[in-house]
Amino acid sequence: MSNLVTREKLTRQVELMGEDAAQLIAQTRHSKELGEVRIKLLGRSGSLNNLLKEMGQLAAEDRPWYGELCNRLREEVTRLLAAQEEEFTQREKESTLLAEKIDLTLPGQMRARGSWHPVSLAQEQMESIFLGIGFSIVTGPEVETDYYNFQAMNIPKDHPAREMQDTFYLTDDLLLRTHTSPMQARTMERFAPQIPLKVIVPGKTYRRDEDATHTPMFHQIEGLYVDRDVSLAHLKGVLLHFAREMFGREREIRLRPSFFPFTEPSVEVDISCFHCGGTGCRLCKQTGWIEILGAGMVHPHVLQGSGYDPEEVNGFAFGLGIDRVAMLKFGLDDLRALFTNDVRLLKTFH
Ligand code: FA5
Repeated sequence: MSNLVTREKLTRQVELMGEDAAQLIAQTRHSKELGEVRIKLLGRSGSLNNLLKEMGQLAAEDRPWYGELCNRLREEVTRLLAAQEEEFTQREKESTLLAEKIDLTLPGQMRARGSWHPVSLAQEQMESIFLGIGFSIVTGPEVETDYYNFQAMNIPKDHPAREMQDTFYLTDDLLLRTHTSPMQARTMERFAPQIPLKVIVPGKTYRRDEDATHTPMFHQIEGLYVDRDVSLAHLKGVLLHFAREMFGREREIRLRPSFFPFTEPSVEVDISCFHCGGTGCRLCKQTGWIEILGAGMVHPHVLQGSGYDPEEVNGFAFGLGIDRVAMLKFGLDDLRALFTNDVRLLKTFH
């Protein structure tokens, strides 16, 4: 036994450090603090290493005894640190669970469900009627050249028919198309001389118009059928089928002579009023008939200019206003209501 230190004194020192360590560990509030305490106790210049420094002063026979005493202390401190760490982990888990607690009885967040726009509804229905009788859908550019919008449609520069279709010009030669008819020429150029050619062209169109039945942007569906021996009777049959599918089995149609530079002969097509059945009412302005579209037999100039031989083939074409059909179908009295995006109106189409 050394003269300088007695076993008793050393035991007391080790015990004191043990008590100290237990207190320090118990006082920590979180992992970070616990980490600092660990260094203070077991680190290189921590309390335990300080105790071990005494070893040098011990007699040889006391050293194993003291070594074991310190080892036990290290084990005890390590156990306490681990227990405290476990406590913190558990606490953290609990508080995360508490924060993330989901109350399954709370009402869910309702997502507003959109609805089809009436114009899209009408367009879809119209497309499916024509698809059902063998037409295919093609689409084309809204920014169109003067050539396709007018010249290819047999409307040369300075022709008075241009007056009815004033539009928005991007350059002298580029404009927002005033009708879907330019797609007649584009489609014929693409497919000539193939027959039969049987397409519809839905899309946006633009004019310098604005009143209860005219908007600056509106939608049309163009129809085009090119084949051998096509007659006005074929046109009438297709349009009668369309009118009955769209507005009811009892509908009749009538063709009135009209003029379009790109068809000859040209007709305006009316359907018998689906509101009064033809006897006369406010909707049909007491005439019993409602105008729905323009049509005619494709003009030979248009056929020739687009690559078909007018001696060999002929065809019919028609142009329907989709918004007007939607307006009639859904009983709206101002076409502009379709484009002001009033949700009260749009909601009725759920
Ligand atoms: C034409 O646009 C011709 N391209 C139709 C045609 C095609 C005739 C093929 C012969 C052969 P019109 O200008 O009449 O024709 O217009 C056709 C339809 O578009 C009208 O019946 C109407 O329903 C609709 N429409 C025209 N202008 C407007 C507008 N500003 N707002 C809403 N609908 C319109």
